[in-house]
Amino acid sequence: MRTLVVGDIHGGLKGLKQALERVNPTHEDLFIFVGDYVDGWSENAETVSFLLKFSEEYQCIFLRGNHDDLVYDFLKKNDEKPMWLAHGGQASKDSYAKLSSRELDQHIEFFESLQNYFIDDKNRLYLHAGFTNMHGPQHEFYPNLVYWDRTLWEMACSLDPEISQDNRYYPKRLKLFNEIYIGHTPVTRLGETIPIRKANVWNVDTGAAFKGPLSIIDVDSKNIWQSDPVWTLYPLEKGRN
Ligand SMILES: [Mn+2]
Repeated sequence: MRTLVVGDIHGGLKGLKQALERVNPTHEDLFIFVGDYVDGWSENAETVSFLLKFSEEYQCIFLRGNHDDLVYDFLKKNDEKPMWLAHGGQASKDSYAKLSSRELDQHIEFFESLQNYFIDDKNRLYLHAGFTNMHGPQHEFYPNLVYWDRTLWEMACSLDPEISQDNRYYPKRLKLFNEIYIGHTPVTRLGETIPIRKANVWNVDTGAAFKGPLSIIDVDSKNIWQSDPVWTLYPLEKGRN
């Protein structure tokens, strides 16, 4: 059985389909999606509809991204934050205008069912963004921080690669888990286009919303499958750039 982590999608359904074709899914695989299904390219509601179908056939765990929470607020409470509209929200709003009320209910249920984090039986943590509590995301005082935090990744990036886990200055947060898989902060900001590891943190957001591809990584073998750069699949759109 493979455990496959899927990075931020941001409405780039064409990229998701391409990456999945390259993975060649089997019924033994477990897919863990790190969230941010929406807000970016034009196929936002379409991406969620596809995931709902996909999860009928394949084993899936869907985590909650900050953008999923923003879209949920819009769908459930008609809450249209200006910052959200400016950062991909308008594309989601346009896309959701096409849905029937029955489909809309299914999607609201999907957003409500998302998990803030998942820990597997090898003590690997999966979550959208990060956590700040020294005892782990289960103890976070502000639970929604786990899909907004950037300090975990920034901390992992700023660590001296030579520092030992036994060093008294080594961050306690990182020692709680064997590995931590996140999305949220595109590695394209660091000039990378493949999932990268800093300390024991793997960032699988390869910038599908911007100029990067969509990535899927096998957590055991570290094999990586990618779509073409997602923006090339939507040549008539501006996306979030
Ligand atoms: Mn994202």
